[in-house]
Amino acid sequence: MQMTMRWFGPDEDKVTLENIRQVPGVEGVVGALYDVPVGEVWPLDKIEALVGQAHRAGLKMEVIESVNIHDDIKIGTPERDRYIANYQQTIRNLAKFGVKVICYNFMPVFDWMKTDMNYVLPDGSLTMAFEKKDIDKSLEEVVREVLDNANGFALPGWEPERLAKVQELFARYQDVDDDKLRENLVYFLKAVVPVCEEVGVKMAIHPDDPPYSIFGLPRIIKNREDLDWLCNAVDSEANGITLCTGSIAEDPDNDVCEILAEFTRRKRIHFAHVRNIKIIKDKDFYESAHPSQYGSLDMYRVMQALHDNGFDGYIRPDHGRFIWGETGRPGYGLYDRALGVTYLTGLWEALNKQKQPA
Ligand SMILES: [Mn+2]
Repeated sequence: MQMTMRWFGPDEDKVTLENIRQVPGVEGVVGALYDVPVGEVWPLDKIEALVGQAHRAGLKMEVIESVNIHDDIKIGTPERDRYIANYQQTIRNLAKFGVKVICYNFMPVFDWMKTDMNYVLPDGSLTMAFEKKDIDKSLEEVVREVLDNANGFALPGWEPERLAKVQELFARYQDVDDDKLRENLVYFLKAVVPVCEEVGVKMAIHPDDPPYSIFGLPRIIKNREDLDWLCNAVDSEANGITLCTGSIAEDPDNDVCEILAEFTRRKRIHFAHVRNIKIIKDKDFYESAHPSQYGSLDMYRVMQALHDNGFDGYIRPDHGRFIWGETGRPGYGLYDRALGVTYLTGLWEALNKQKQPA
C-alpha cells in the first residue's frame, strides 16, 4: 500500500508539497496538468516539470488524477479517434516519467455533484453535502451554485467555460443512453488498454458520483454489477478501478466492503479513495470525518477488505472537512486530510500486526 495525497500544483493549491511531505505516512502525491485542454496530448516537458517538483520535495508521483476524457469520446462522434490517439500518446508520455496509474471517469457532463459546498457540522467544521431536494432546481441554477461556492478555486472536472454551455452539452448527449455510453467506453478501452500493457500503466476508472442518474443522464459505473461488466468487457489488469468508498456508499444498497474485497481479489483496484460519508436520510449525505464513529461506513472493515485481499495499490484520503479555521478548495484542505491519512495508516499498521504477531 502506498499512501498519497492529491496535489493541484504550485499555482492552484494552497497546500504545498512541503506541507504534504510532513504528513506521517505519505509517500507520494497524486497530480495532474491543469493547463492542457481536455483531449490534447500532455507534452513531455510539462510532465517532466510536474513530476520533477514532487521528486525534489521527496515525494513520488506515480498516480495521475485525472486525464479527463473528451466529450467526443463519451458521445462517440467520428472525431473521437483523434482524441483517443492523443490519449494513447499521453499514456506513453506519462509512462516515461514513472507514472503507473491513470485515474479517469466516464460520467457525462458532471465529474461529480454536491449540492452544498459549505455544509456546517455540529462541531463547526465545514464539509460537502448532497441533498436531493437541491437538484430539483433548474440545471443552470445548480451549476451556478456549485461554481459560486468553490471559494474562488477551480474545481476538478468543473471547467467553468465548459459548463457555461451546459444546455448545449446536454443536447449533445441527447442520444446517449446507458447502452450507448457502455459501447463508447469499451471502444475507448479497447484502444488504450493495449498501450497501457505495453508501457506498464494501469487505467483506473472512478465510479459515478453519485452512483445513480441525475438530470436524466446515463450512468454506467454505479455498483458491483457495473464493475463486473467493466472488468469482463476488456479482460486485462490494465483495465482497472479507482475504488472510491464515498461514491460507492452514496447508494445505501451498495455493500462497499464486499465490493472492495471482490475487486481487490480480482486485482483490479489500483487506486483507492478512502473516505467516510454520513447518510442523513434516503440518499442524502454529507462527507464526515474519517473515523467510523462519525459516518455510515465502518472504516476498519473498509481497510480490512483491502488488506486481507492483498491490496498493493495506492490510497488517498479523498476529501476532508475544513477545520481549525482553514479555507481553500472545498474537500482539499490540509488538516483534515492529514488526520485521515494518520487514521488510515494506523488501521493499516494494526491490520498488519494482527496478521504477524510480534
Ligand atoms: Mn473519489
